[in-house]
Amino acid sequence: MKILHFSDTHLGFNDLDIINEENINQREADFYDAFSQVVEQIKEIKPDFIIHTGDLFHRTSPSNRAITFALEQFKIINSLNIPFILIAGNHSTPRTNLSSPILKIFENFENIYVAYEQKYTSFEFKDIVFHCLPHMNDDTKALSQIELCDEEMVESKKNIMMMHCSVGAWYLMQEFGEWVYPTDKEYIFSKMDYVALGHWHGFGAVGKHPNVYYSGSTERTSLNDKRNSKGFVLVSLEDNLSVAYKEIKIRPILEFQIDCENLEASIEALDLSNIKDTICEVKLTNLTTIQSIDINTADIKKVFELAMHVNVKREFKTSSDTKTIDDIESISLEDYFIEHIKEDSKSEEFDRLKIKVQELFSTYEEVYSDTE
Ligand SMILES: [Mn+2]
Repeated sequence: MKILHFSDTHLGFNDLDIINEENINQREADFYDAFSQVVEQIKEIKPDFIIHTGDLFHRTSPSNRAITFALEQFKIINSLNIPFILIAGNHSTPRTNLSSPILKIFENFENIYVAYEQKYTSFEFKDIVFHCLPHMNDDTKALSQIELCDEEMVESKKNIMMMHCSVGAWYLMQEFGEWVYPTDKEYIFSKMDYVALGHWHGFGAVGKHPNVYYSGSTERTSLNDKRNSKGFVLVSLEDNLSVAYKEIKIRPILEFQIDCENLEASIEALDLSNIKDTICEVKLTNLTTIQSIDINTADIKKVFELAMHVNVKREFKTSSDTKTIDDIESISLEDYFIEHIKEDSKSEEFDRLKIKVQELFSTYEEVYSDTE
């Protein structure tokens, strides 16, 4: 049995004030493109089930364009006769009970099953049950709903749990209304065949659980998210669980440095062969205050004119070794630390250190979970 798991598609997200030839915000179009790529893969792979773990739309009241796009795509998916199960995330759950949840628009598709009411919902098929915990604004209620996943398990069938949350405090996105899955309820995971998670925007297994995965988002909702790989997960549930990550093609972010002590030489040495239509982050380093006035951002942008967007950052020369630390919000502390040691270690040494760091972080996680 094959299940295609994707998540956090954030349809309707837009950014960067760039309009494409169809008069659509280019970043918004990128998100539609990412979604379409997954749909193309669904047609090719023909999984037995499709699941989406939340944040289908970026907003609780999406734009007409986002809704129209979603309806067109869902019509295609519906016509494939593959059951498609989806849950609401924090971005698609209204904050008050006065507004109607947007996912309701998919109720009338025969092959689409939506869990958007703020309570445990299950969808049972011939040999599989999907236990859904959509986003709930009320944490206390959520707690009582988790138990239901355990109680409603069907021994003779495969059991899949679907949630949109941070497992422990490790996958927080610093967003309004995000929900943390309590550590003392993680025992339920081991009873499930697969736990599909949404909310965290990077692909990965969670902690020491061999069957708990974030599929990650299909695009980046912040330029601080430096991951150049986005995609979906293909889960095979035969005797053993196998989880394969499949990459889609997204607009890359490329990072460059210009050393202002040798400004011209440093610009000359840049390899700009792959910058067309990318997003470039350019860091000017070793700047003095005087130089900073002389160096015009517009001139730097001209060097990168083939790129779709250029972001210039300035890093000043300091007497101490303090560096400016930007943009860590979308990377876990562990990833950030690993990135940091990568900067100045040789590859063999890096491999050794990386394992050490991962070890230390997992011990920390254990200690931390025990005291929670
Ligand atoms: Mn999200």
